[in-house]
Amino acid sequence: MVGYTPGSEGLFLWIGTAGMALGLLYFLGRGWGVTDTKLKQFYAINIFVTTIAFSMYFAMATGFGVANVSLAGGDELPIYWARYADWLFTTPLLLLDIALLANADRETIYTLIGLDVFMIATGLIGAFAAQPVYRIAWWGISTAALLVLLYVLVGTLKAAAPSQSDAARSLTNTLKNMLIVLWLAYPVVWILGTEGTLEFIPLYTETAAFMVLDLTAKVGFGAYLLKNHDVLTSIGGGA
Ligand code: RET
Repeated sequence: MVGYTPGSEGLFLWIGTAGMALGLLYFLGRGWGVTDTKLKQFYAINIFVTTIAFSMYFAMATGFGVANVSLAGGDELPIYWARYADWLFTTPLLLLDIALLANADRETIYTLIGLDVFMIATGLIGAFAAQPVYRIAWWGISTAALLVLLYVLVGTLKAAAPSQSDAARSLTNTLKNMLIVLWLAYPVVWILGTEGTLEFIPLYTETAAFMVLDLTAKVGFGAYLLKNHDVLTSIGGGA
């Protein structure tokens, strides 16, 4: 719905907008003048991620990226659909970060991205479903995709480990653990929050939780990865 004015949760959408903008500037500043092709690739990925997130947070903060969903019982639920537009593009890019670090092959990368897009798309359907029971069913489908995705990712990284240098393996491990913990929190916030219609967590708290998760999973994750120039320039070059 165009013209919606966010309520008190707007504060967190503005903090998200500012945080993503700062993350973007940080990656641009640090990446400026980088000439190594591999490093450039990682900077480009994380610059894309924060640009997309910045614009979608701005859309939500200014009341563009939100729609009213009419539930079967007659209630109206404001749904921030811009989140899904953000996640649809940024989550595959974040997976690409870690897949490239582990030198994953093309087929594995496509599998991970396919599962990821399926996860976000089914989550979006859940967010727009009118019947609470269908919303929860879609949540289950999306969460199942996330679990398969994490299983494939862990298997891929395990298989890649022997051919990685010690430094690359240790960086991959830290990022993998970070990714697992952060990504598993999203379905929890969703189902406990307004989307799950169970209303354990109000929109205000839910918006704050997604904002902290988004900033950590994008800016925190990317900054940690890009701190390791030496590792990134030497991947694929043998242990
Ligand atoms: C949804 C819908 C409910 C079920 C599941 C979901 C998963 C979302 C994830 C999002 C990750 C976002 C990231 C953003 C980066 O900033 C869509 C909430 C499983 C895993 C990492």
